[in-house]
Amino acid sequence: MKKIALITGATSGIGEGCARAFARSGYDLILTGRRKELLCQLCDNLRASGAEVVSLVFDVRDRKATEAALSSLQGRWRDIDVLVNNAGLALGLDKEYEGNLDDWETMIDTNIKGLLTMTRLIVPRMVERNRGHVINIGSVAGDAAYAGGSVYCATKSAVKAVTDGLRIDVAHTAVRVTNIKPGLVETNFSRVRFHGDNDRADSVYKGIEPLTGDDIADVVLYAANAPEHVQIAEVLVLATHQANGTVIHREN
Ligand code: NDP
Ligand code: 8X3
Repeated sequence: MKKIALITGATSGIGEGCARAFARSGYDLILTGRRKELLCQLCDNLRASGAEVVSLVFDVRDRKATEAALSSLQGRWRDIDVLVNNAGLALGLDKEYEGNLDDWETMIDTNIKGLLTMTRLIVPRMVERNRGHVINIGSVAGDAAYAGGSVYCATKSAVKAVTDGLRIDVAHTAVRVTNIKPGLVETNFSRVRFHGDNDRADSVYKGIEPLTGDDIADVVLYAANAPEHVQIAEVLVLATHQANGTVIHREN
């Protein structure tokens, strides 16, 4: 029986890269996101390459919609082997005393509460089956705050805390728990952060070769496919010219 991976936020960037990588590696997939059309296109492509794919369109901030989507899964699709909690975003780069409260709420509701909802709904079955793997997409931003990023950084620090906490809580089982912490990855992330200001988004990646969604997908897949007795607890993945959240060497 093929393994099943559920990937949140598969319509773009890292999540889309993970969907393609897991399909290539022989997994069947449950893919989620809000943008139905993009999700359907991706599912069609992956089905054409031989994977069985279920798509679930919902907003991870909406607990009832999330519960309804997951309870629509039938039969073997309920036995999820790998949960990749990837859906997330940053909004704005304002000083904490000038930040937008709506943006903060969206980041907290998506990056922390949405991730926890998915975990709470899926992990009980993993514990029952005594198998499974939760891979959370954290960030280098969770290691230390940077200027204008305090709330986003706080959400990714929270991802580290809930990942570490879950690993403790399932240590008596064969369920594995991983935090993958990327640095600069060129996706739609900065376009979303700067509310569609493409020039500002492009400037984030000027003078440095950033990571791609596929680079992160390789690491996620490595963790998922490691032997059952090997638990990759945490991985910090940076572009070669990025040293940490704030030290980035750029060629002019
Ligand atoms: P993208 O903007 O390219 O992708 C984000 C994905 O998250 C989309 O598929 C989007 O789908 C989904 N998403 C966002 N909000 C929601 C929501 N409320 N409900 C459901 N899905 C949602 O960015 P990335 O691929 O870069 O980001 C993926 C993850 O990686 C995020 O958690 C981000 O914080 C993290 N990360 C990114 C880094 C980077 O430099 N790019 C570095 C470190 C971590 P849709 O809009 O269809 O709902
Ligand atoms: C995304 C990486 O440095 O833009 O989490 O916050 S960073």
